[in-house]
Formats: sequence, C-alpha cells, structure tokens
Amino acid sequence: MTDLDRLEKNLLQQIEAADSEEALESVRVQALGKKGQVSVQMKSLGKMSPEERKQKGPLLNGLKARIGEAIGARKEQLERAALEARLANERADITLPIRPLPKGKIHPITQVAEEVAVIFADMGFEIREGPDMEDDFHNFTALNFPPDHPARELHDTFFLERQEGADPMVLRTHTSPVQIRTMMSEKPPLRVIIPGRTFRCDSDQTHTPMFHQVEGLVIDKQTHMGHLKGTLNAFIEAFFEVDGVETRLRPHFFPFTEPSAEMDVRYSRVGNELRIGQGDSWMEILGCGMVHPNVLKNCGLDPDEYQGFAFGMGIDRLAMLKYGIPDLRDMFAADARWLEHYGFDALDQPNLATGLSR
Ligand code: 2NL
Repeated sequence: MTDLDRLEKNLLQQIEAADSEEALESVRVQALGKKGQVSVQMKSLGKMSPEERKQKGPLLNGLKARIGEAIGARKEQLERAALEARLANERADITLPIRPLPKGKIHPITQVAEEVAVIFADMGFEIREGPDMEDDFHNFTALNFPPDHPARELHDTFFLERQEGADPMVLRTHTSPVQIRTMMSEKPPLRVIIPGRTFRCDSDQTHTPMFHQVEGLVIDKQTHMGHLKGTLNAFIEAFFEVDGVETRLRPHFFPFTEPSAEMDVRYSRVGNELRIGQGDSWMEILGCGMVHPNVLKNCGLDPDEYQGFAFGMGIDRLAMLKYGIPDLRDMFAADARWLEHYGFDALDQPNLATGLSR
C-alpha cells in the first residue's frame, strides 16, 4: 500500500465518521483546505521531475476528486438526517382532539335549527331565546288576541295549575312571546330570529304536543313587504340549496300581523323524491306578515315611527322535508337506530362556506 493509498483510506474513514456538518467541515479543511493533506501533496508536484509528475499527477487528481465526492455525499446524508430530525421534532398531531371519535349523533331538529341560524346570521340577524312557560299577556294579549277570542282556543293551549297570587301561566303556544319581550326591552332597529320548543294540546299523524318553531322579526322605520319577500326567498334558496326558487304570498289571517300571508314554494314530486324550487305544485312553507300596529303599541313602539315584518315556521316539518323523514312521531321516539340513520356527525357543523349539511 502506497502512502497515497493510506492517506485516502484514512481520509475516507474520517469522512464516514463525521457525525455533524461541523465535524465534516473540519475534515474537509484538513484534507482539501489551503494547508490540507491533499493540497500539500498537490503543491509537491511542482518540485518533481517531469517523469515523476506524469506518474503522480493523475494519482493525486484522482485522490482529490474522490475525497471531494465523498465529502459531498456525506454532507447530503447529514443534511437529510438533520431535516428529518427537525420534522419529527416539530410535528403537531392535529388529530388529537377527535380521539376517541365522538359516538353521539346530532338530532335532525338540532341540525336544521343550526342551519336556519347560520343562514339568518349571514343576513345580520341575531338569536333571542325565552322561557317555555309564559303568562297570558306575552303569549296572547300583547299579540292582539282579543280576550275570549276563539283564536286562543284554536291554539289548544296547555294551562298550568294556578298559583296563589300569581298570573295564570301557559306553555307557550308559539315563540312569538320572545319577540314581545325583545321589542319591550330593546330599541329598534331589530333583526332577530327565535328558535325554540312550543306546545299545543294536539296529537295525531302530523301533530305532536311538543314541537319546534323558528320565528323572525325585523323592526325599522321603512321596512316593507318587499324586504319580507326578499329575505324569505333568500332563506328558502339557502336552506334547500337550490337557485331560482319560485315562491308566492297567499293572503291569510293572523291576529298579530296585517296584512298577513302564507308563503308557498313551487315543487314537484319525482317518484319518491320531492324537488323544491320548480314544478307544477305549490307547498305551504311558512306564515308571515307586517307586524300589526296594535302589537307595536302593546310593546311601547309608536306605529307612526316604526314598522316591520315577522314570520314563523315549523322546524320539525322543515327537517322532514329536507332530509326525507317520513313520520313526525319518530322524531321524538328516542330510538337509537333512527338517530344513527337520520342524525348528523357532531363535527359537521353547518356553515355557508363549506355547505350546510353532508
Ligand atoms: C306560522 C306563522 C307567524 C308571526 C308568526 C309574529 C310575532 C310578533 C308580531 C307579529 Cl311579536 N308576528 N310572528 C307572524 C306571522 C306568522 O307564524 O305559520 N308559524 C308556524
């Protein structure tokens, strides 16, 4: 083995043994730097006889090239290892919060109430809530139901047992009393929706004694029927996720609105499927109208200064329509298999950016 062979073997061992980029750099300086072992050999070529130089020159050039290559390869190895160590070190486990996966399901009524809230929030509405038990004033009188008027009986009211010296109480027959409370305690302009449980003494295929409503209220100085129709059209398009939905307002009667109307939406039935938006049939979807001047007065608002619109709809029926649920009473049967089938995943929160439902 020549001296050069020994030098090469020794340098290659050092390169292999360098365990950091700094250690490798010091091996490189020691071999190829100005005063490095290979460089010193190269310089000695100048003092050699032409014959000796012809023989040693290619050997030395070969050595220099192989050492350079070995250093380059080791450098790449060390860089990759450093990057991998950093990636492993800085890794964030973003799956952490959903282990173990939630097992429960979101009830379709909760899902739809949330969808409705998201759509109206996008139009600038806020949510208000109120008590399930109400007095006669908030549930009926303030809403322009005359005393002993048959409309009160139409509501099949649940009356609570009378308490000594207290106002007679009922289970609210609609969410409207929350609007009364809002108008009495806040200053217009108002844009609110009120989702919640409501109660009527009625039970058959299409009625349960407890059901869910969402009502809306807008009060300002110039609010008119055009705003009402535009707002409700925008809601229906967003909720059913179809463009160009055709609706009509059909005259109706409610004691608390004047004029009053029901809104119908065009639809067709294709086999077992309902197509909302277009078609030859009309389906009633909600009730609405301009808030009656008496209701404004009952809440301390001057009807010559303020006006507005209100609407109400059944959440349970909206859920059945949108998600093809055939029987209302299954909604409240607390059957785990039904909920597994019709329910929604807890992490799929409705929002307008990625879609209301999956
Ligand atoms: C329906 C109809 C409606 C209202 C609710 C309302 C509330 C106040 C004043 C005026 Cl405080 N109106 N609410 C108005 C029109 C219709 O509901 O069919 N609901 C399921």
